[in-house]
Amino acid sequence: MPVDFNGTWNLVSNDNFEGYMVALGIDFATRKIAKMLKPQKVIKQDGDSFHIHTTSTFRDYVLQFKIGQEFEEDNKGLDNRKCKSLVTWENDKLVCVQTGEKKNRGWTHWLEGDDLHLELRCENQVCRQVFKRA
Ligand code: VL7
Repeated sequence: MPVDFNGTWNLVSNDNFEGYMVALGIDFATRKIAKMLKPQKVIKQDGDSFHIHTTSTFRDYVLQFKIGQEFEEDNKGLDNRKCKSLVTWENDKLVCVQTGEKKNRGWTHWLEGDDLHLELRCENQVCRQVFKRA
């Protein structure tokens, strides 16, 4: 049985989001707003199909993918760069590699106790986010 990420999740901690945004080239004014946000994630998982909706008072982001199937990601409303993204299982972790202009870009989701973890990577920066069930 794969891990079940289904649910509504609220951000409770956000370590080095600033460094991650700088690595993505997000401008100062946008970073100032973005780091105040407490985004919510709604994850719908059906077998190997995922729908992840990240919402906030400032911007929303929708990501849909199937495990093992590379897709074009446009990162619209984030850094707006396009990349090729591929999500795979690594044991019980959901690992995404985002191939494009930025080196070492990607993210990993996993569950730890009742918490949802998300590590966001870009170049030499790592942002660590923790979410709790709404
Ligand atoms: C998405 C933000 C910083 C621009 C706005 C911040 C709005 C709310 O990719 C992500 O999640 C994956 C895994 O769950 C699924 O898409 C994280 C947040 C990264 C990057 C760029 C700042 C402006 C945040 C949408």
